[in-house]
Amino acid sequence: MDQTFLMIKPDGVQRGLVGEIVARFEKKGLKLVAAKFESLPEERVMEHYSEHKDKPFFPGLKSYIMSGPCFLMVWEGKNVVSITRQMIGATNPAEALPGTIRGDFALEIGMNVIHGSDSDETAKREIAIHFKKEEITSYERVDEKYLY
Ligand code: RTP
Ligand code: MG
Repeated sequence: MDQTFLMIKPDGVQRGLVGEIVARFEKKGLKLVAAKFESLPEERVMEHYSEHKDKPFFPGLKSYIMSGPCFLMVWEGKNVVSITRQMIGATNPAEALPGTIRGDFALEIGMNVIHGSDSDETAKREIAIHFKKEEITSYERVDEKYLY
């Protein structure tokens, strides 16, 4: 089954949005297979956001992501990468549609509450950066036969 890496950023944690956000993905029918609450070390932030390391916004992005604990998750489901990207909404919350997480809970691009992998390839890479194989569970959800 497809998997993705989602991470509630420090603003989402501090504003008490973890439960609300997890509930949205659960109700959609997606399956949570790994989760942990963690302050990301610098090396891991550099690795995770290596594609942005030369961008002008990178120093601000790095200090934002390291400003407090994050809630890291692996979610599973058919087409989970594109479904979660749609549920998260546009990178800039000013452009994110109402009903999306960023559209409903954020105002500025510099504090946009959540990260989601943008392709299956990125998801594999990001899951490997943040989770050990043995931290990812495998189980059947009771509602699965009504989802697929
Ligand atoms: P993410 O990787 O966090 O899920 O966000 P994304 O794919 O929607 O956007 P991406 O282009 O990958 O940018 C990564 C994060 O960098 C911050 N950013 N700031 N100030 C700026 O112009 C700017 N542009 C990007 C955001 O936190 C964005 O989510
Ligand atoms: Mg991205």
